Amino acid sequence: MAGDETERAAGLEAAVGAIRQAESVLITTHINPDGDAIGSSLGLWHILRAAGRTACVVNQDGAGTRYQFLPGADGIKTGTEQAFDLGVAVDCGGIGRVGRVRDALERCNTVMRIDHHLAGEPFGDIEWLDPDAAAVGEMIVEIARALAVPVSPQAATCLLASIVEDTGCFQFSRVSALSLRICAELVAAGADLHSVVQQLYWRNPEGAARLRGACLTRMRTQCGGRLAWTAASTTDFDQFGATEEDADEVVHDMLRIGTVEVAVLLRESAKDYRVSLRSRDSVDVASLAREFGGGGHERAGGCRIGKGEADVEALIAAAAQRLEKPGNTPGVP
Ligand SMILES: [Mn+2]
Repeated sequence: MAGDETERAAGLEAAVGAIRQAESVLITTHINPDGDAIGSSLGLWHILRAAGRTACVVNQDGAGTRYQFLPGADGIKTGTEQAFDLGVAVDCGGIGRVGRVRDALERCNTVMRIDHHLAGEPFGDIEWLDPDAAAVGEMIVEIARALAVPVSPQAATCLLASIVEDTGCFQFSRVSALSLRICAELVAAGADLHSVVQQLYWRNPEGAARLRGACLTRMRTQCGGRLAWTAASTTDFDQFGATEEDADEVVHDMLRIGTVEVAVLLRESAKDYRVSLRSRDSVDVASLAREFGGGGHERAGGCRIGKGEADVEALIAAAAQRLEKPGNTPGVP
């Protein structure tokens, strides 16, 4: 639509304008960063360096083991005392999502948000939002183009990883012709698609496979099999020597069952459950997540809930309500 296009162009122009005026740039993203968060952060870092800027990638939790293969991942910091002209938060639906990096971000002269979440809380001096982008990585490619900076093979690898990850390897609904065109450009620029896919999906630790097995064995369903949920406990993580991110795929495993419309994964931490919500095509799980203080996209959302039986029941009941009448026996599998 013409209006959207104008808005999009204005957002990109504002983002590029801010980058042109900055000498030093802090790049950050959300806590528990995923492949889009890390890939788009690092992609932007490579591009800003190629554009002659001083840039630093800082996020609360670092790159995690899964994204260590990305060029530049070893330079990611988990905190900084430095001052920057510009602070950029990528893939963040709200400033609270940056966690402990918030102070450093707010110390920057200008704060910018680059994001593709449909609903979020506005923050910063400049916002470039494109809910049509399948990944923030797509938006970073446009920044490179607008800055007339060539995309190096290193930058291309990070940006391709961002798009591969946020599209579930081109399986999710938001993959557009533009997404594919951008990926073709990234491959032409030197990114190795086969190697990125191998690194992201075919290098799981053994503990991750065993954890998935345990979670899926305990999976519960209701609403005639349209709602599925399970939990990964701290005991599981200990027993299998697995991390929280090793459970990432469990929510997709559940959604691969033909009857399942909504899948819910609870991940236990010391103080609460981290909840991942996925939906096939009928339920807006972002709104469900917001009901419990979280957020996300229509088909993928997340929130945190208390560890009490009642907290879990309330979540499962709310999910079931969106599908049909609630069932009888929610609880922690
Ligand atoms: Mn994203």
